[in-house]
Amino acid sequence: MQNISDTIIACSSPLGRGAISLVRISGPDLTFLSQKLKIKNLVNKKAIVKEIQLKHDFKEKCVLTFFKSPNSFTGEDVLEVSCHGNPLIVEFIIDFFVDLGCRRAGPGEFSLRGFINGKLSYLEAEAIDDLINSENELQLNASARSLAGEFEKKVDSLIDELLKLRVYLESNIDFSDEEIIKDFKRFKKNLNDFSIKINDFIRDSDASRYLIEGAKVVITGPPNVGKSTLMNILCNKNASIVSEISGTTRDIVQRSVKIDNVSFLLHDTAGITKISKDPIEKEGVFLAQELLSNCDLIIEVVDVFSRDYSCDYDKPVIRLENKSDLSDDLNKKKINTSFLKNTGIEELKAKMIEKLNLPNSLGQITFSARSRHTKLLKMAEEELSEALKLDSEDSLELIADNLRYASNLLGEIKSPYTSDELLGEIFSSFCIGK
Ligand SMILES: Nc1nc2c(ncn2[C@@H]2O[C@H](COP(=O)(O)OP(=O)(O)O)[C@@H](O)[C@H]2O)c(=O)[nH]1
Ligand SMILES: [Mg+2]
Repeated sequence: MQNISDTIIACSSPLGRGAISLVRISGPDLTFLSQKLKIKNLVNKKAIVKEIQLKHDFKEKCVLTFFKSPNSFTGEDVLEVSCHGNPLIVEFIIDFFVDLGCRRAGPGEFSLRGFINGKLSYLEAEAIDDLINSENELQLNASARSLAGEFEKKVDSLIDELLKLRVYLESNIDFSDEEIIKDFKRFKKNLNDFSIKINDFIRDSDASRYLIEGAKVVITGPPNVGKSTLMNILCNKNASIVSEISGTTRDIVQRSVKIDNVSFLLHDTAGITKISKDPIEKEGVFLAQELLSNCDLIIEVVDVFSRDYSCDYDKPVIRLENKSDLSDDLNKKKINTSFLKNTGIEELKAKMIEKLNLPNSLGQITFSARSRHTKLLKMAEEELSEALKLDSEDSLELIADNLRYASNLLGEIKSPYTSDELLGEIFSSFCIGK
C-alpha cells in the first residue's frame, strides 16, 4: 500500500557542489512546519529568507518557497528549501526536517503523489523522465512534445476510434439476437483501416523508441565465427573477449553505440549451439534465445567454414558471412565481411539503419515513446489481426472479445497500474527527489 498520508523530503537537485541545491518537501498539510520554523504562516507562491539552525551550531540561510495544495507539482502542500550547494549542508537540512517528522522520500515518490492527485498523467511523468535523461536535441524535442501531450493525444484518438467500432459491433450483438450485422463488410473495412492506423503508429513509436532507448540488437551465430570481434569493431573498443577458443562468450555483453545518430544497444551472445555440454555455456545459449525473441534486430554471423548454419527468426535479420579473407568463393546472398581486414563493415552499418525502417529524417519524430508503449501497442495490434481473420459473420462475439482486449491494452498505455504495489514499482524507476 502506498503511504501518501505522511510528509516526504528529498534533494531534488543533482547531488554535488554548486551555487544552489534544492530540497523538496511535500505533504498533505505543512502548517506544522511553519510553527516549528517560527514562521507566522506560509503564503502560497511566496519566497522568504530564513536562517535555520542546523546541527553542530551550524546555521544556514535558506530561501523557502511555499506552494499551497493543490497548486503544486504533487498536488499537496510543497515547501522548497534552497541552500548553498554542498552535499553536507543538504544532509543537515534533510536531517533537520526528518527530526521534525518528515520521511525521506523513495525514488519517484513526488511524481507518484502528483499522479495520484491528478496533477500529471502517467505519460507526462514518463515524458518528464525522458526529458531529464535526454542527451541530444532530438531526444529533448521529442520528449518535450510528449510532455505537451502529442503522444497522449494520438493514443486517445486510437482509444476513441476503437470504442466507436466496439459500440457499433456490440449494439448489433445485443439488440438483435439472431440478426447479424447488416453491413458486416463495411465493419470489416473500418476495422482494417483502424488496424492500418495502429500499424503506422507502431512504426512511428518504434522509431521514437530507438531514438530514446536505442534499438536492441543481438549478435548471434555459431561459435568462433567472429561475433565478439564484430562487437568490438562496432564499439570501437574491447567490449568482448575475442579468442580462438570456442565458447568464450558465455555471458551476454551489452554495449550502447551510435551509428548515424541512432543508438543501438548491442548484445554479444554465445549464439545458439545445440552441441554444448558445458552448463555455463548452456545458460548463455538460453539467455541468447530469450534475447532473440525480445529484440529489434538480429545480426547472424557465420564464417566461410560454417556456411550451412542457418536459423529462422521472427525478427528482422541481417546475415553476414565473415572471414572472407580465407576464401575466394563469396556468398552472394549475404553481406561478406572480413573483420580481420575491416571489409564489409560500412555495408553492415548502412543495413542496420535501413532495417529499422526509420522515417526519412529523425527530426520527423514528434514524440517520445518507450518499449512499454510499443509492447502494448503490438499486443493490441495482434488482437485486431485475430479479429480480422474471423470472416464468418457469426463470429461477432469472438470479434467483440478481441476488440475488448485491444481496448484494455490501449488503455493500459495511459493507466498502467493494476495494483498499488505495481504503481509504486513503476515510479521507483525514477530518480530520488523526482
Ligand atoms: N581470418 C579471420 N579471422 C577472424 C576474422 N574475424 C574474427 N577472426 C578470428 O576468429 C576467432 C574467433 O573470433 P571471436 O570474435 O572470438 O568469435 P565468436 O566466438 O563468434 O565470438 C578469433 O581468433 C578472431 O581473431 C576474420 O574476418 N578473418
Ligand atoms: Mg564470442
